[in-house]
Amino acid sequence: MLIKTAIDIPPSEITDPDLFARRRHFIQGAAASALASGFGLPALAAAAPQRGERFPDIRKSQWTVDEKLTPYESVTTYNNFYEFGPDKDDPAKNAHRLKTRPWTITVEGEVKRPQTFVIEDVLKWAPLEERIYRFRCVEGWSMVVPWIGFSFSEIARRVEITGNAKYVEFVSLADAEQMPYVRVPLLDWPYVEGLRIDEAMHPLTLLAVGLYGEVMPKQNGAPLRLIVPWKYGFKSAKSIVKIRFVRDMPRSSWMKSAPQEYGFYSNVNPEVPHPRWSQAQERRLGEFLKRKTLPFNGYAEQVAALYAGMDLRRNY
Ligand SMILES: Nc1nc2c(c(=O)[nH]1)N[C@H]1C(S)=C(S)[C@@H](COP(=O)(O)O)O[C@H]1N2
Ligand SMILES: [Mo]
Repeated sequence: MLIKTAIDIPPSEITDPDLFARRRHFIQGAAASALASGFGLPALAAAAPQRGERFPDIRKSQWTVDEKLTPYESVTTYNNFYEFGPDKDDPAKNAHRLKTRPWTITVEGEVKRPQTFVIEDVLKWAPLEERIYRFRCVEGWSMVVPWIGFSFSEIARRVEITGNAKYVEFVSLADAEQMPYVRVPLLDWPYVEGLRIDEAMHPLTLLAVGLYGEVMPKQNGAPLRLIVPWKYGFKSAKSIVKIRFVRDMPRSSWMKSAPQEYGFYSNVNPEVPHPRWSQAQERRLGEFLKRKTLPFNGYAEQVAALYAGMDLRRNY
């Protein structure tokens, strides 16, 4: 399929401006125009990202790294959010169509008190924390972002999970009215991701509602997204509407689309190459020289024990 082919250009090459431009051109020329005519996609608005409302009371977290922040501009204009298009600048152009109010998050499955939370209430669970995390995409770029949010375990506490909850499944919104590429089979929609229960309950696992002191930009997954900093970026599902505590390992959208490339764990691991490119290095957005990628993205001290005894070459 046409679009699939375009996406299959190795992402490790996308930081090369020429290739990035060629790939863009290919998709825009071949696929996007077909889409636009076929589905009545309105012209793309080339709007500069609007800065969001500021959160009043944010406390600093112990879960934070002391590294140079990636500029707001890069964090909010170089994105992966396939529901809004396959190119890095598509989400910033198209995500203004996302309506983040009203918004509910349904929490169900192996819990004593299944509930549907409205986002306004979730935001009052505070105190919200600012956490500066490293974040690395499987494509070979990384960033350092001051996220705002709270530990995922806060949700689990409120719904009272049962002993049968072995995994957690995260489901993103999939509304073709707001998300133009949900009509295109880039992935199996809705976007689904999963964690083992102990990974989800680890204090580093963050439900993020903002960044840089402000309400989450839509292109970054407003109003509520996951951040799992020791795993490749795709584990961090955006614009979450459902959280299911389950007995069996969920099959994520990426596992369905390319099972030989994307496993369930997807821990950042410089020693396990992606079948089509090395994972030994990464490029921080805005930097020229590549850096060495660290095991567990630099969070080994905090999370390596979760995987004691596991063969991480097999369980990638
Ligand atoms: N719903 C949804 N969540 C998603 C994605 C997506 O396409 N759809 N892309 C993932 C990938 S591949 C990455 S690298 C991160 C990117 O997050 P950022 O744009 O905030 O940097 O979001 C992840 N979460
Ligand atoms: Mo990614």
